[in-house]
Amino acid sequence: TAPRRNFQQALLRNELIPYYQPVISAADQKWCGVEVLARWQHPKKGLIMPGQFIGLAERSKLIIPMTKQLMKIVAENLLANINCLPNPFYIGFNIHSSHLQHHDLIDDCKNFLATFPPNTITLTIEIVESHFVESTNNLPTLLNEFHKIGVTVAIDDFGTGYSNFGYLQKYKIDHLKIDRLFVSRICNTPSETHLIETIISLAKKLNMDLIAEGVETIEQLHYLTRQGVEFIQGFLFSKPIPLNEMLVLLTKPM
Ligand code: G
Ligand code: G
Ligand code: MN
Ligand code: NA
Repeated sequence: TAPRRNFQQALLRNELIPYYQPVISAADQKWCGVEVLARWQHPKKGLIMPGQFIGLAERSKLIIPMTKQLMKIVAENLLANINCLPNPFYIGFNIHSSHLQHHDLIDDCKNFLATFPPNTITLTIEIVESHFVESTNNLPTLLNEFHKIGVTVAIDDFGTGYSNFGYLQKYKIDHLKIDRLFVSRICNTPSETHLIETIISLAKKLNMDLIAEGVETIEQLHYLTRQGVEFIQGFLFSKPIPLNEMLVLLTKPM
């Protein structure tokens, strides 16, 4: 189809680029790393947001080549600036479930890690909750393979996809990203904050690190810090930004 051809062209022309959103340590508000978010830098239409192309990329199976290309650019971007980054530097990629079924993913991660001097970065694969549940038959093997090569795994958008938390206990998942829906309800009524407290205590019991997404206010930051959430992501610190802006921001205190 035409949209697929256009997107394929865009990949060939290197119009898909990474944006970076800072991940901050709640305890000392220091910069720990980034989540990589795709943008389409269109020569005529300007910057196109993922909402307008990720669905197409997934349906047309171009999500895998897109992700591989992003990983390559991010590796180049960050290696060239490794001396400006906090050590170790956390890098999170959004991975689609079709990519999980694909043998290349382990090699893609190995190659990514091999780009960097030892112990300078931490690579995390972010998988949305519903995709976890879809791919459970080979999940234990896959998680083992990731851990063997030093890659950690995060559940993304937690709380929005699935109501049965049984799978959390079964698998060794490293991080849990609290969806911004729950963060936006902090400081409303007690019944609304009850839900996020349940998620936090569940993650603690299972020894998972927590990352709160969509943190926009100081009140939310303070609440999450008090509750023992380790990492913070959100517009309070920064929206997703291109490499040059990230390098400027890294020279300033958060
Ligand atoms: O970047 P934004 O801030 O608008 O991202 C919107 C959504 O698009 C994200 O929540 C994520 O689900 C999806 N997305 C962004 N970049 C990627 C990517 O590189 N791969 C995949 N699979 N999804 C992405
Ligand atoms: O992969 P995921 O769906 O979690 O991607 C994060 C999405 O959330 C991106 O679209 C990003 O732009 C958006 N986002 C990040 N921080 C904030 C925030 O503080 N507020 C809001 N409203 N959106 C955010
Ligand atoms: Mn994500
Ligand atoms: Na997310």
